[in-house]
Amino acid sequence: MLGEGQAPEGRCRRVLFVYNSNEHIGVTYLSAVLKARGHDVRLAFDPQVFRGEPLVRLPGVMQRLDKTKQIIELARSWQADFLCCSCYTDNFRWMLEVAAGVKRARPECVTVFGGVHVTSVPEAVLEYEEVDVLVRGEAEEALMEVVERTDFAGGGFSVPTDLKNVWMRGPDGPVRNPLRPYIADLDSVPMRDFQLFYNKVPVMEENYLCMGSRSCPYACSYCSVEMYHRNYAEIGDKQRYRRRSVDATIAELAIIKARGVAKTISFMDDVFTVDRRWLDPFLERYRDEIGLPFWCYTYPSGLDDDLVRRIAEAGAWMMTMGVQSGSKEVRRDMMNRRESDEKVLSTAASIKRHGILLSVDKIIGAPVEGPVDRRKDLELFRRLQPDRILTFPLTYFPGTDMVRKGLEAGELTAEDVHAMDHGHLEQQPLNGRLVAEPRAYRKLRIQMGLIPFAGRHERRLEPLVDLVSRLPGSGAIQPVLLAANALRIGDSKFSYLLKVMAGAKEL
Ligand code: B12
Ligand code: SF4
Repeated sequence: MLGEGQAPEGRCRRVLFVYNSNEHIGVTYLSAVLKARGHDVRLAFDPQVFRGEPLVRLPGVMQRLDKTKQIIELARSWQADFLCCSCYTDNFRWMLEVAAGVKRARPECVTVFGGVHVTSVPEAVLEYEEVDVLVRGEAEEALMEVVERTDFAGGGFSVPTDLKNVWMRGPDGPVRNPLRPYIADLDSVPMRDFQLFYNKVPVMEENYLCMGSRSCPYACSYCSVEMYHRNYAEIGDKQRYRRRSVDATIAELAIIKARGVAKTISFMDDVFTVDRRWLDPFLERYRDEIGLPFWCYTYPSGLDDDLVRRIAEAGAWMMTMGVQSGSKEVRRDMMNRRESDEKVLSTAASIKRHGILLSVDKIIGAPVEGPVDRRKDLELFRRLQPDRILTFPLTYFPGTDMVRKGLEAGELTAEDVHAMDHGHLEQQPLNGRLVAEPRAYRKLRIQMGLIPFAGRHERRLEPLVDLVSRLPGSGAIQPVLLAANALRIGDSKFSYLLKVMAGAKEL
């Protein structure tokens, strides 16, 4: 078991994690390993729930609720030895602000950066003085080594320079250690420390986030998972997908069920339905031993009607399937997704036939997307008739293959890429397609918002939508449609986010 045994004598450390907006599954695993070794672990949580939320932005309110100063003060007064910042591209600038404040208030605290943004663009992250150490990739073992092997003798600190996954600025220039292989046996990781977040925001437990696997066998060009595949392939690790055992996953869920707070389970696995041999025994035991309604991600390939029936019997209330484009050329050439329209349609039909709500995702504004592709979008999504369509403007995440495609297509400049690598997502032309054809995309989003409501009648509304989308302020219609649809299908995400914000306790 990872984290077995105690930290060497005199090396029990105070470790302060910082996070914002949501629960972070990875952080709860890191915390579990550190606590198992006897370290004192705390979380400074800033709810900022609407900060990264594309549907609602409330900058004025955000400023008033900002907890940055309190977090810095906590690191000082608690005398944290390590400040651990978990970074998405979205929160990277904020993490730098926190780390810079902590370095001023308590210079002897080691700032450690990790997470997907850091793994994507470590060179850019290493440029910042406020980052003492960064950890690429999976960090259960590497962070434990950083915490236990850092020497604090003489009032300063010295982090060893030979730790795998770890990069830093050394006395003789940058130190860039290679990755260690992925953790092959996920059962060797202790149960995640969910209490770390529930102590701060008890309402989070109402929807338990379960992660029975890591990574994904697919390699969509816009997704960071593909970047992980490339990085680990460099050290010869070709494992793209790992699973915890059925026993371990059921045991975790049984603990959650016995606590009696969770009303629903969300399987956050990248694609929950990938491994049929695992699902067969799991679904049966889930139905008999857990039985709470659940949500999960799926992929158009790999599902047949019988499997969907058993997923429904086990308690799925909704599944989310990425469709992303109605044009199979855009899917194939721009997104590296190879499923046919027929497969997308038949999987969707199965899901609906077995009484599971179907939510589909649509990325808008892929490079070179044009009017013909938008027409194909409408055709496919009309035929799908899902219960919800979420449209997301394409975000170019650092280090993904989509960035290369965006550069090739002239949608991005080298300056754009530099800005996003440094966490300035807002400086992207978010995104070129949408800026060039705002009305066409406004119209498309309204139409997508109407499909789940108006069903087959939506087509007849097209002339009206065309007219309305010319009016100033018509961009507000799409979020209103989404909110109304959420009420219709009983999706409580919005009220859940409000509860998270209102229910957060003091640091
Ligand atoms: C589950 C999930 C969520 C969940 C739960 C959040 C979470 N991370 O647990 C929810 C739904 C809340 C979520 C929200 C968002 N997500 Co999300 N999410 C994922 C998903 C599918 C799995 C993450 C996961 O749990 N992996 C398993 C754990 C064990 O791995 P891990 O998180 O990488 O953590 C390990 C290492 O990164 C490292 N590590 C992590 N933190 C730290 C900190 C330190 C100090 C160290 C040393 C190491 C370290 O050690 C961990 C353990 O090994 C990933 C896709 C993926 N496969 O990564 C997308 C992904 C991370 N999400 C993404 C995005 C964009 C978002 C949102 C911004 C979307 C939005 N616009 O709202 C929000 C961010 C909200 C927020 N600030 O929390 C992107 C991030 C891309 C990027 N470059 O920023 C990803 C990669 C998907 C993608 N599009 O490619 N997400
Ligand atoms: S299927 Fe989902 S998680 Fe897997 S690579 Fe594609 S977008 Fe990423």
